[in-house]
Amino acid sequence: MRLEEIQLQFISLPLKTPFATSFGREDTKRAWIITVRGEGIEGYAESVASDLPLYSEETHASVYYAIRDAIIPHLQGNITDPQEISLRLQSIRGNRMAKAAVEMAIWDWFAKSERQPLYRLLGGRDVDRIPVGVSIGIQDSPEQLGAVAESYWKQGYRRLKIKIRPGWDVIPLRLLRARLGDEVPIMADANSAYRLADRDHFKEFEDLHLMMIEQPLAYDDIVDHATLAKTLSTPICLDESIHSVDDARKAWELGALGIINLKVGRVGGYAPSLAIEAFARQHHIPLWCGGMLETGIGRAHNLHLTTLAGFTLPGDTSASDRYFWQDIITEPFALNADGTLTVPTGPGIGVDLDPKRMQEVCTYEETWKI
Ligand code: OSB
Ligand code: MG
Repeated sequence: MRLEEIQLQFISLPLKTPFATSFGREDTKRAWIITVRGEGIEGYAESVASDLPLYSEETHASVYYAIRDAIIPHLQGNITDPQEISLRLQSIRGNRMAKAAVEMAIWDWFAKSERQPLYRLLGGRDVDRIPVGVSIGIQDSPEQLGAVAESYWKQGYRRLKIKIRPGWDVIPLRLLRARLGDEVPIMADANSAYRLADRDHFKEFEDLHLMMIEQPLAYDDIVDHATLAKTLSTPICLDESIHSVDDARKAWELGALGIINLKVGRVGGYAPSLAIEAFARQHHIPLWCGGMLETGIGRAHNLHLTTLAGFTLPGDTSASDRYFWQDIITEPFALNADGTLTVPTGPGIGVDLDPKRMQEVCTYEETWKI
């Protein structure tokens, strides 16, 4: 199997409502959609890099240069197994979102060539529905948070993740808990907004019965997280700090890692994701699939990954209408009444780009021969 060309299309999609976190506020989703072509087959993926380096170092600009200058030269020659792509790209440091976007498109391309849904190639289970949660940005008032969260809960989402930052944490969470009751699974995501010096403040979270607190401390830390974890009974979940199975192992050995949020883009592709999933399964570490406000392309990839047995908690892969007025795929993802999304069963990721919608939202494109 040989690749002939790779295309990058830059899209700009308005979000239904702005998404605010401790690091910033977005009202538009921008991303590169990657298409690889060869042997008459196309594979698709989406880069999860951001406009600015606020979540991680990677941006749309860095992804463009990494793919053009560093990644494309490694894609020549015969590809016999998509697992080998990650090895070919091993010498390139960092740039994991760029590597993941290309590697994921090649997995889709390969699965389509074998006429198999992607999850089979990944070793996933034949489950047709994936239980999902929803990530709720920082709101203008606790009342607004209560209304938004309650409406998602009534739609059927299986757990609510509330974005927090200093000044927007215990009080809105306590009011939300009082409004929804003790049975609703609630967690908090700080996106690195706190310091270890805030450890006493975290004691106030304990009676909220949160499933977990995600990434409370620095984006590049595991040591202080381990110290904090020892003082709390609420589990710590790591997102930003985990880039590889070695990071997961070190964090686990230090006691920093109670739960893992896995994002394929953050760790550099499916090969490292499968290693992390196997590690989590081996050590009985709860695992869930994170999200980066992806379009239907990234969302389909996330669902295929989540069929693997190690994914034991509902993730952030919400329905298309939680984010966008109109997605870029022909059959957008809808939430089933039981709080699940349906895994597409066609070849590869099983979803197709909507050419008319792509024309509306694509602002730039470039194609390279391989
Ligand atoms: O920290 O998980 C995060 C979105 C953008 C950047 C970082 C994060 C998020 C989310 C949204 O929480 C998850 C989603 O709904 O896709
Ligand atoms: Mg997070």
